[in-house]
Amino acid sequence: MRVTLEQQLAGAVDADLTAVFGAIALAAREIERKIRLAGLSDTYGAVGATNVQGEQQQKLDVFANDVMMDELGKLNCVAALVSEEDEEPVICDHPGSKYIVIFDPLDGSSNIDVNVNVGTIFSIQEFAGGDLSAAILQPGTKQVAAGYVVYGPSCVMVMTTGDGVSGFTLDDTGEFVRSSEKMMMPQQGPYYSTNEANASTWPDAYRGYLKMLLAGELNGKTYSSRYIGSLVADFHRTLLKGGVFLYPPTAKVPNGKLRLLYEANPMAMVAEQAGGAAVNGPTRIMELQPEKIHQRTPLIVGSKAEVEALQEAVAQE
Ligand code: P6P
Repeated sequence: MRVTLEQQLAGAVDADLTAVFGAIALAAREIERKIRLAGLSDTYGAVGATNVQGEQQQKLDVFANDVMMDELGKLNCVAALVSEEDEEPVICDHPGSKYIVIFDPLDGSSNIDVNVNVGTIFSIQEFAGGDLSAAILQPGTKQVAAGYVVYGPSCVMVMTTGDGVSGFTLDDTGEFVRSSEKMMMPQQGPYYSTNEANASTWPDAYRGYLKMLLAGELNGKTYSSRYIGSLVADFHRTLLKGGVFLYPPTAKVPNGKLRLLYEANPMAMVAEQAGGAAVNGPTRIMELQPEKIHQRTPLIVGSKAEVEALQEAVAQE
């Protein structure tokens, strides 16, 4: 039976949250088209500016951010928009607005110009009035919805509103049509996914953990390495096939590279809703209390067996 994103949401969440997803879907459709045709227009490459992260802003980063801001900014139910690309939140002064949308408009920038999967990641928090800055910094456990869009051979949105994980594929009429429901992550997987070039500066516990995995000491399982370098793509494979993605602390990024609000938290909500887990090492990602909107965190996310084994390894350090 053909079920669209809007049809699934209509029976499950309020009209405002459905409208937020509708805006994200519209933006994703525009971003997908821009990426697909980027080679035919002057869209690849850097804009010559750096973003708040100190990273070279790619033209497609700016396009994706503008489109997300434009589509979501039209909604009266949106109280604030927080983007990886903008230093400060965009406060949308709509009386009675109730949702905060926090997003990485285009994740995986280093892969844009080589036609490798990139994605949009989003986290939705509720705003019940009062201190908006505090509401923006709610922990991941308070997310009302989260998900991502992976732009690859097909364009797929994976999302949760707290009642399981569903996948929707963009069809040739421009609709996101349900292609997976009740998605569950395997309890243990065949893959580990990490940038091993950093291993020499990881904390010892992480090196010991990887050695243990590769020695087949976790339930006798053997592993293959898969690392795409786009969180959305590496996570999506982990969700479907199982295993573990890890970005530990390194000498260069001692607090981790990935951002808590718009990378780790949304992936953690999807992972947990699919029976997986997500930690920063010792602590569940979604229980971390954010202090700043762009703060970074180590991220270990994936099947329960591997993530729990990592927590044990770090606890023994
Ligand atoms: P590294 C992409 O730039 C990103 O933010 C994530 O999508 C990805 O998981 C990570 O950085 C890759 O980082 O240091 O391995 O290139």
